[in-house]
Amino acid sequence: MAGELVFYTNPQSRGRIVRWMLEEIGQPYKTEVMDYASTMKAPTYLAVNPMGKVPALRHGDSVVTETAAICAYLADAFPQAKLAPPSGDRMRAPYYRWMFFAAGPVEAAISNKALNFVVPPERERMIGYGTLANTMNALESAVSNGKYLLGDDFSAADVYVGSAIGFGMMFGTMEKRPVFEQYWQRLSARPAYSRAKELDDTLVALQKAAAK
Ligand SMILES: N[C@@H](CCC(=O)N[C@@H](CS)C(=O)NCC(=O)O)C(=O)O
Repeated sequence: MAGELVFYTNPQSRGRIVRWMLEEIGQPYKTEVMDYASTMKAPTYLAVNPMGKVPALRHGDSVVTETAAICAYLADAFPQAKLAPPSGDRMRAPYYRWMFFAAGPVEAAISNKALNFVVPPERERMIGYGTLANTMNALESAVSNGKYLLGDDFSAADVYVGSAIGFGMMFGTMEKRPVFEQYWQRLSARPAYSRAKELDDTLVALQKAAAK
C-alpha cells in the first residue's frame, strides 16, 4: 500500500521507543515482530536494514532505520500530530540539539559505562562525549529548563531523549538524578506511552509462553 506504515521490531529492544512514537502519532501501522536469532538476520530483513537490527520503519517505499531518525521522520511525516517544531522554526535548534545529543554522546557514554570502558583522560578530547559526568550534567541541564525539552511543548525529542533516560534508569545504566526522575514521571504518564508499553508487554508475554 502506498502510504502503509510497517514497523519492524522486537518487544525487547529499542523498538519500544518507536512504538511509543507511533502511538503518539496515532496513524494505523502494521507490526512485524523480528526474532533476534532468525528473521532479523534473514536476507529479506537485511534488505530492509543491512545492520540486521531493529527497529526499522517502512513508509510506503521509503525505509528509515535508527531510532532517533525514525522518531524525527515520523514527526515530520505527520505534522498534524505536532511533535516537531515546523521546519525553519527557531525551536528546531533545541529539538535537533538534544535529539542528536542523545543519539550520539549519551548513547556512547552509557554503552561504554555498561562495558566498563573508561576513556583515558588524555583521550577525552577526541571522544565525542568527553566524559560521562559532563554528558550527564549537560543532559540534566536540558531537562531542567521546563516541562519538556522545548519548554511547554512535548515533541519527538522527548520521546527519544526521555526513553534514553527512563529506560536507562530502569536498566541501571543511567544514574537516578531527581530531575531525570521527575521528567520521566511526566513522560511515562502519557496515554501513548501506556498504550505502547501494554502492546509490547503483551508481545513479551506471548514470546515467553511460546518458548515454554
Ligand atoms: N543505532 C540503532 C541501534 C539498534 C540496535 O542495536 N538494536 C538492537 C536491539 S535494541 C538489535 O537489533 N540487536 C540485534 C543484533 O545486533 O543482532 C538504533 O538506534 O536504532
